[in-house]
Amino acid sequence: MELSLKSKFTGALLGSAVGDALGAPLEGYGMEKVKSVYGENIKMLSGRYTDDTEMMIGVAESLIENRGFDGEDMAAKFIQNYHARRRYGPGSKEVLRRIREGESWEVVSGKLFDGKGSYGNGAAMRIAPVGIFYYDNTDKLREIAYKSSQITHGHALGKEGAALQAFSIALAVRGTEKEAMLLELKEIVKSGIYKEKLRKIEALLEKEADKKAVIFELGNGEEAFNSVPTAIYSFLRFDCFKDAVVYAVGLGGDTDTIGAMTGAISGAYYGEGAIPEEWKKRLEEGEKGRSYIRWLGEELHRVKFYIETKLYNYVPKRVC
Ligand code: F2R
Ligand code: MG
Ligand code: MG
Repeated sequence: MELSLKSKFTGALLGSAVGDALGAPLEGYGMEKVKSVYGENIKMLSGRYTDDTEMMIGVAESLIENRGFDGEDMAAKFIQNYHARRRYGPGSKEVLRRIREGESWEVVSGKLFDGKGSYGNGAAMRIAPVGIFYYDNTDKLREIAYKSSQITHGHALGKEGAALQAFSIALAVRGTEKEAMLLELKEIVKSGIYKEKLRKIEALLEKEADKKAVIFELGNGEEAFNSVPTAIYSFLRFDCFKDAVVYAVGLGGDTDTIGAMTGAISGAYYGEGAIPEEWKKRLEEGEKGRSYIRWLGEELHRVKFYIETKLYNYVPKRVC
């Protein structure tokens, strides 16, 4: 049975949120510690999501309200939604504070890290709405992945990591076969370090590598180049949503973020129906909880449909 595009849209956003919530209590644990505390079957505990999902919500809200990208508005959404308890990366936290205090959203991120900008995974972890909304236009996808990253991540490797994650989600929405996906990603990605990591993914998949080898070759850290390829690998290695996300979190390190990125690609590929019910039920509810996240996916689908059919009198059902 062919999966509906809408279930892939909602699957990508809910998949990202449940991956984040599954990994959140373990963020910073080494692989051995995760295993000793949780065993092989990692359970969702509180269902609370972190900065990964809070920022993804801002990206989705802004794309819906503006029927496309508006950087000033997206930065404002990040600031409106910000809760320190969601545990933001230090760079992103500083950028949002400086924009709130009046600095330009277009340039401030480039001033961090001695003027080099951040190559953290904070732009990639929130990119799912861009990946689904522009899934059918590779050039536009790259343009908006870079522009939405620029708000917090000025370094080329932070932006390219977000673009690679967005391309993976887009190919998953298109239903591209997994082998073809890796070939296409190698063609699309620009930077050498990511090309090299994609070659390593291929080699690791061929020999069903153990977790230590995966962490050594691909990484499990907060840098985009040490986590986006790890999420792509976790998705490609398994045949179902749950196995991929449990594996990703089980690698330790930046567990919430590698879980979120694996969940976004897997949700876009298998659809919302493939996400375990118990995880969806446990995912926090409330003002911007699971129902709202599903609604954002449905709205992105609806806005995209309206844009394509040129029915511009679209009014959102609910104010973001
Ligand atoms: N930050 C966390 N978790 C730890 C929270 C501890 C906190 N004190 C608390 O408990 O409340 N998680 C979230 O952060 C990651 C995303 O980070 P983001 O948004 O990319 O932040 P940042 O600071 O820009 O980059 C992360 C780190 O990467 C290194 N780095 C980046 N660019 C660098 C450069 N140009 N030179 C050197 N190092 C660079 C730095 O160590 C940055 O701090 C996610 O895990 C999310 O879940
Ligand atoms: Mg987080
Ligand atoms: Mg994290």
